[in-house]
Amino acid sequence: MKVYDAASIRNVALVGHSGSGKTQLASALLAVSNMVNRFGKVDEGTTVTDYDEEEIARKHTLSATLAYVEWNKQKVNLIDTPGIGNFLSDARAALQVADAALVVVDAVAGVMVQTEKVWAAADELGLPRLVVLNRLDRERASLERALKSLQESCSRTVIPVQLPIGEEKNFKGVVDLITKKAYVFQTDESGKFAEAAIPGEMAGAVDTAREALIEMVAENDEKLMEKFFEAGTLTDEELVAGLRSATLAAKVFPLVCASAAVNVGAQQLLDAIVSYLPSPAERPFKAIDKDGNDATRSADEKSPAAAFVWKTIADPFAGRITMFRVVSGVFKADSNCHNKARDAAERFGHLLLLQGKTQTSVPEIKAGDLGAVAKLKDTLTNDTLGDKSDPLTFPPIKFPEPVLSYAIEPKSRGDEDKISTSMHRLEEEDPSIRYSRDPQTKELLLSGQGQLHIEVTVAKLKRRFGVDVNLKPPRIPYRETIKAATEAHGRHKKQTGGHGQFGDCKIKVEPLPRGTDFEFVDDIFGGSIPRQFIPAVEKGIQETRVRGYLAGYPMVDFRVTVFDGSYHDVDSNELSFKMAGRLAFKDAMTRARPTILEPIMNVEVYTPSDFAGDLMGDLNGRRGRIAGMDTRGAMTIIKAQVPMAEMLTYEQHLTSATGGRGSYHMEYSHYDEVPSHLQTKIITAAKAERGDLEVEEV
Ligand SMILES: Nc1nc2c(ncn2[C@@H]2O[C@H](COP(=O)(O)OP(=O)(O)OP(=O)(O)O)[C@@H](O)[C@H]2O)c(=O)[nH]1
Ligand SMILES: [Mg+2]
Repeated sequence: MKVYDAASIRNVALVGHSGSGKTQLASALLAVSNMVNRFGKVDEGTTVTDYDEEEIARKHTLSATLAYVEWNKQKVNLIDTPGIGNFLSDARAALQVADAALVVVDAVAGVMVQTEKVWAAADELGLPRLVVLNRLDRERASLERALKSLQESCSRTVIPVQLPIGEEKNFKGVVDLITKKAYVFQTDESGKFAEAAIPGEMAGAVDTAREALIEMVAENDEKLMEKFFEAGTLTDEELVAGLRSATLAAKVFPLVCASAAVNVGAQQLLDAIVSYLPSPAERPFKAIDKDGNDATRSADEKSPAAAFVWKTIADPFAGRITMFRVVSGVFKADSNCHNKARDAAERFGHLLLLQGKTQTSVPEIKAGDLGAVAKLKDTLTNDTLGDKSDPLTFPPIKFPEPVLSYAIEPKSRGDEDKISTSMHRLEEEDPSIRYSRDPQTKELLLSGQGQLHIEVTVAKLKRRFGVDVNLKPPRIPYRETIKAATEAHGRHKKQTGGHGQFGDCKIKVEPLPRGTDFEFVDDIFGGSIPRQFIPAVEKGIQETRVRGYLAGYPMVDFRVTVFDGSYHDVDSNELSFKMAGRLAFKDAMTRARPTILEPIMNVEVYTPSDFAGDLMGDLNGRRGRIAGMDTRGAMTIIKAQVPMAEMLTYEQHLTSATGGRGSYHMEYSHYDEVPSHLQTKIITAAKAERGDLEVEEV
């Protein structure tokens, strides 16, 4: 394997809605460039990029995977990413290390909800994009309709640079609008094609589309605009150069046509990637300087070696595999380097290029390329590796906070330790899950982006680490708070022979705005409580508030001020003041009108419009507040705020209500008070599960 330098590399992330054909497309690109011997199929579980057993079983990409193609003396790194909402964080991670995106769109369905999500993520990064209109061989596929949805929902400047030849099952090739050449493919999935004359009946359409392309390019460049007005058109050279610079500036988004399953259009797509997308040498990488300010670093081999870790794989046999982008300099096999985030030395053994799961060892990896290394000690995703003296780091990928928690329990006793070590490995691989122990119930909690995410994580746990667990119904992270301010008094006094115990405090409690958690204020003047005992009062209150008052959930969003008290010269000690704090707190709760809070989610439902009315009725029934509705062609997007407790069974409901055609996404929004009739149920359930909630006395 040749080592490529920055100017000969393209780093592209394949992103888009689940089922648009990203994985199948990656497979076609690998096949036509002879990187693999056979044309892998998603449906047969034989693609390079869906190699994980769980991906093969589910026929969906669940984790970003790297592959590469050599084309026209360039190396094209492809990152195949998941399109399912629960797993979208990996698509975001891939966009952050890529220099461009291939946004794959289903020509039947057009833009779907995850297409919009990844488009917005690419917008944030200012990433150049090619749109690949895929599945053109399918019934009801339509360039016109899909383009309209792209222009409405993504950008007005999505513009075809190809037109499809033939429709639906007769789709057999593409016309390149720039060269005005037609490429007609064999329909045997071989990917073989021949150059041909533009079919006579397409001549008018080709001219119109070419005009539109020329106008779009001219519109985005003042000089070309002048030329265009003078000459009425642009030369081929001006068109190519103008299209390239508008694409690099993420002003114009060329659209190409393909069918990944029938293997039509892959070579022309590779040509477009090489021609219109930037090499790392043309796109300085975002960085952070030693003062924490935004900076950039060019893909220069002579700069200090610096790499950004964008993904970690937990392999039970090979150990940890660290995937990185070499941002600058050159990394060599068998060398030392420094992890800046952890201030730790790391030893690189073999440097690896990844073709799916296949690793090729290389002597060095240069600036701009994507590679991997096995068995680093301390390095995790988002770390920067490189020269110790180089102060630059890279902005971290933001992973979403978990939205749902399930309790898990080992199927066989004694597996708890194994669960814990394996779960921590999986957490390294997927920072959007969290593994913890409920401080109240001592249960093991697995939190993630949704039911499917949790199920896949549990399946990985079993397949990779041989640990089998039962999933218990999800838990709602309720909180408690107070609604009224009040003052309270706690006095702890015991006289048992010798030394007694004496602590006494007066506190004020008052509600704070949502999201402020807890504040403790020391307002003692004149020594009514000696300094050294005030932390003990706070500790007593802290310990009591995390155990909750009504139903055992942590109390938040209030302030406690200790403002008075008394002490005894001999009998006062820390323990006594801690007890006094607890007693005062409990006393306060009898008047502070405690209440229960529940998490409210922002929910977006994407559905064929026929079902929108019923689904809104259903969301209302789930105590949801509809925030808005949008139509996109035949689809409707419903936005609502719904309590998490009502969303636990939503996945099944949506699937059955829409025949599997609806999808939804949710994320945490805020906490709000639970209606009082439901509070009683929560309290009863908590008592039944946890027994007496009384705080044990010392
Ligand atoms: N007819 C037809 N089917 C296709 C085409 N491309 C992909 N498919 C099929 O569509 C299904 C989904 O394809 P994938 O490549 O797995 O889609 P994906 O975008 O990777 O989906 P996720 O991994 O879930 O995000 C598979 O059954 C493919 O065989 C195409 O061009 N035409
Ligand atoms: Mg896929």
